[in-house]
Amino acid sequence: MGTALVYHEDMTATRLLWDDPECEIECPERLTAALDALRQHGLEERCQRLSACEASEEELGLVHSPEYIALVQKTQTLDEEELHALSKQYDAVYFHPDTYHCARLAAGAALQLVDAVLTGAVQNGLALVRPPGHHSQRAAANGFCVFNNVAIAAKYAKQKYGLQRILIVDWDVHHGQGIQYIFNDDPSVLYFSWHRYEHGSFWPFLPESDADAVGQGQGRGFTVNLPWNQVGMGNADYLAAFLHVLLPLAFEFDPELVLVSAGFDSAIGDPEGQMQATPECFAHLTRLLQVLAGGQICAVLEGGYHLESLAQSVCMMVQTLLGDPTPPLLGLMVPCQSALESIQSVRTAQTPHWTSLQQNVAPVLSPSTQSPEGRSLPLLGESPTCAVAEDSLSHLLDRLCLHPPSPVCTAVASTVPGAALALPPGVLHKEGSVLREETEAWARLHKSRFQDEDLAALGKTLCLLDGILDGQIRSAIATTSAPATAATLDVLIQRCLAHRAQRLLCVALGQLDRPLDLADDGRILWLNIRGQEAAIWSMFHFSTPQPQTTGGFLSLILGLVLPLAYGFQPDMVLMALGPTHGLQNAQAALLTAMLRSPVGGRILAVVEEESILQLERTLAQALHGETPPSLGPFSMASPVEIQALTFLKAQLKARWKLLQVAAPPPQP
Ligand code: Q9C
Ligand code: ZN
Repeated sequence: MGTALVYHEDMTATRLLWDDPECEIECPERLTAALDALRQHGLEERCQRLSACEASEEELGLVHSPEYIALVQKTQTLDEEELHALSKQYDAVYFHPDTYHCARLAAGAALQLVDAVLTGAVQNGLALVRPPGHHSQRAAANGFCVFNNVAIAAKYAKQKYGLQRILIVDWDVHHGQGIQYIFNDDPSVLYFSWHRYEHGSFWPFLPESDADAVGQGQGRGFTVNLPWNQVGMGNADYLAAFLHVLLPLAFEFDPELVLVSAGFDSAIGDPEGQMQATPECFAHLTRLLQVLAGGQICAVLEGGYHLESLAQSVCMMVQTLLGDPTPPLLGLMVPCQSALESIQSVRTAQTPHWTSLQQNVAPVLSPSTQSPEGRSLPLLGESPTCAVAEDSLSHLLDRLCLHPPSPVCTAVASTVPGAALALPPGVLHKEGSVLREETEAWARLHKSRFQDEDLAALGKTLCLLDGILDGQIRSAIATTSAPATAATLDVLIQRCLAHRAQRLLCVALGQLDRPLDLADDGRILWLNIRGQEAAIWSMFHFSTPQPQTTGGFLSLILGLVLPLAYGFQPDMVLMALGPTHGLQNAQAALLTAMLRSPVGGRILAVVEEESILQLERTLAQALHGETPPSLGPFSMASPVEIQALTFLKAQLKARWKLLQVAAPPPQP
């Protein structure tokens, strides 16, 4: 449905007129660097361009006092000395004669974006603005921010469109205390912020930035602070924060709109943040948010002061908003000790307010679940300063893969007449097959497990697999007859390994037996979701019960499947829906949509023919990037479901570090 890009060149006008090392990083080149990169990669022209207009005084008044608005308006006519004097009355702020115009454009851009998304003109979008907004308060400028663009946008969406639940995700590296104050007692706005905190020794040095600030009155539990107490947080730490804190709460909250305070000073190379997350990480954070609110995301630029890192991160976000596949995440997927402590503290503080967190029993830490070699933490989190050498950084940013959209996305080969009639536009039929002799050779290897009438389907399925493995198609859906599903899966696994696949994630739903000679050498991660009981054969082969509640299903995906998938870094996913898979359409859509991120969309779904009529369209939509429908009202996981997940996670987390939600106790 399209992505909006809201901008106006006039927003490059405001700039620092005197010497001030603290403020000089907030410069006009921030916008031009981001925009140039979007143009260079052909992303700007793929967006719907909107030219920003100033917000009205009434709109600014949704958040700010009339006196404050009048004061900022007057800065238009002050001389440099007066501007300097006024600036010094605030913390980390400068005024310029064009500040008022720019700040009104910035707020106006956020509102235009909300209009474009909520009227259905576009699906999502980004407003490239300055000055930023999230530190600004009812009657105060702060931290380069003059008007609180995102807070005004949230109030506006509530007032003009009657929205009742808005999620604000503030991934800027600073605490958006301005947003927190404005919605502190408002349960209709869930505000999530992570920020460099260092136990209170980092700007803005506020105790209310800590995890125990959860909001007040009716708004208790609707402020979620995740303070980072060390610099150097990287991709694994950010992912863990999303999987184990933000997303469980966000699904339970069920927002109608997601606003992102999109600061990129939380990316590698930024002088303010000193963090390590690479630009690709922002593609993944964006994709993870796209399963919420029907995909309605309005992102508004906040900070980001390393021009190249900022520009690349902006490109990653826009590319993902446009629906392109996510690039692989580099690096060890191991959250650092300090990040786990922070995650644990925010989960503890929020547990009274969120059912999804109450589902967790206290971590069981028996010695047998500890990693035998002891904890190996990444170096990133351990060193007190993690400044990256400038040359190695630019090398890293050079390698960034911004890829053009691939021509063919999702292909379907149907064997059931009528199934493929209702496919969404853009999903192709593919009736090709591998050679008959080849199909027969594979079938012979699995003797009695294929009937003659299964061979046509097998040939088509193998052809789809080859298409994915050599990049011709992104994802596909194939049909099998129920008795041949397990055997088909065996063949697919073997063929993947025979090709150049290094790691293959198999998610098998329903009663599918474990393949006969499934390699246990770390190349195949086999997860069976079926029946009642958890079972574990090795660190790579296990099964988990089929959850019956929405809470149980979400915990399974966010707490187990995605941490494993991100930790494993597979080349592709084989999803098999066998007999008795038991998935409702909305569950199948969500699982499929979320499995796309860690594999850049490379999924082959094999569905037994009984289910294909019901599931084909749903799966095709999810593979094609459509936002999955809601799972329905949130219901707490049952004790049996909790027990099974807890058991599995306790066993597996020694190998799969992204499963951890708490820091292990210090080693004796
Ligand atoms: N070295 C935004 O990113 N200076 N504002 C902190 C610590 C103020 C940041 C000094 C930083 C303000 C929107
Ligand atoms: Zn910032």
